[in-house]
Amino acid sequence: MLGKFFKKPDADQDDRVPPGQYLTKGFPVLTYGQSPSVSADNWQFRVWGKAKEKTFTWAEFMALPQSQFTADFHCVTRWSKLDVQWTGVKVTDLMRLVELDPEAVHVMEHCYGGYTTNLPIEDFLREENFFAHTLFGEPLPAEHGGPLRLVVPHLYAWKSAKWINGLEFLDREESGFWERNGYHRRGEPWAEERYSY
Ligand SMILES: Nc1nc2c(c(=O)[nH]1)N[C@H]1C(S)=C(S)[C@@H](COP(=O)(O)O)O[C@H]1N2
Ligand SMILES: [Mo]
Repeated sequence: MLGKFFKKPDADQDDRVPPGQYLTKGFPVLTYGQSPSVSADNWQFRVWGKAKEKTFTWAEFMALPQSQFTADFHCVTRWSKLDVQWTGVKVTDLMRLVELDPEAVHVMEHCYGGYTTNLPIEDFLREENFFAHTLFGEPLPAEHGGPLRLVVPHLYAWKSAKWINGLEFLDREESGFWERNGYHRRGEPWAEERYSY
């Protein structure tokens, strides 16, 4: 019934697949609404709210330290993909250049096209989170969020904003698009924090 693209995890991968998830070898595209078309030429990334306002051009962002990442990817619609390989910039490396206000406790991710998703600051500032511009050695395809997306491996992938263009730091929790529309506030896959009802 799952068909040939989705399968139950093998025993050796079992401990890497959260409850209720199925492995896929492809990389499905999950986008709400139209994909925006974004070119690196006039791309801008802005930080504002409970932080000193700052903007980055594409060249400035690419001048940040570059790292390689291998991470598992879990969509709340029950597909998981293991060992996705990315290149990009660690969140902690970007954040060395951002002056946070002491009252910043939450962050809203903003995107070209209008999508938003929110995170508590501790979930955002984790060492393993990154902004990706390369997927399996190729420029990140537009449908997967190119030129730049965020990846937050420890939470369901709706937190991994595609076409990200801004971070709004907040002194309280505010809900992003899916969080307002029935998804869980936090979205931890191992606890199956899928929906808020
Ligand atoms: N801007 C934007 N980012 C987004 C989404 C979206 O609709 N718009 N969908 C989210 C969801 S629900 C998932 S599962 C992942 C899917 O990423 P993919 O399309 O690269 O597989 O992106 C997340 N980031
Ligand atoms: Mo998703």
